[in-house]
Amino acid sequence: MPADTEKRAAAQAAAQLVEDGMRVGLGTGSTVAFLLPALAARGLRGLRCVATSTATEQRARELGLAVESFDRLDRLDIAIDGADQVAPDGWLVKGGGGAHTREKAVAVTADRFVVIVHAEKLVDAIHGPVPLELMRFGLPSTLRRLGGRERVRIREGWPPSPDNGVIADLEGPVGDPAEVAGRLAGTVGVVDHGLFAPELVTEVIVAGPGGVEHRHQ
Ligand code: DER
Repeated sequence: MPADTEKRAAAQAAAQLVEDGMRVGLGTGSTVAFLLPALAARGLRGLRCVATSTATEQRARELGLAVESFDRLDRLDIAIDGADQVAPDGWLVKGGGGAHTREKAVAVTADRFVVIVHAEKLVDAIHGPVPLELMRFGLPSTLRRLGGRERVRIREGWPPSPDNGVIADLEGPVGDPAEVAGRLAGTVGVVDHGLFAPELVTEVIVAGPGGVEHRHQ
């Protein structure tokens, strides 16, 4: 089954989880690109949506979804987003699209964080690269403390994040994602990283040749 068919199936399944009046976090990426029209087609009333990127915000508004600033909501009923990798223990890698900082802020705010992926995103173990958002201020110092430019590749030509961060990738093996996540979170100059802990994730909806599977964490 082509990837887009599977992405659409996972996205449509997630769209069914949204109800009238919900506060909804909208992720970023090509799988979410299928979620937005599926959600709009439901014709739900009173939705309040928060977007994790300008691309998602623009597309959601085009489809008539009510998008508002994340400054006005301190809690969300559900957030739905894609992932780059999903491991059996529930660890995710996100940030292929460079939106992981805002995506994580939305995910932790939601009562339910639902991840939508096609089967190719399933991995036996988390591996690099791990996306990073780095503070522009003192970037050379941060790079040195992360192991230098051979370990951290800045995405050349990539636009800064909406919060003016530099998007990069930590190359090399990950080993224990919890250890790497803790080390990155404790590194001054790292705004956030693309490792999402299993505790963040409520459910992973996986679409594959055999159909759509809901995996509750
Ligand atoms: O960049 C991101 O965090 C995206 O959500 C990514 O993890 C999934 O993007 P995709 O749906 O285009 O594969």
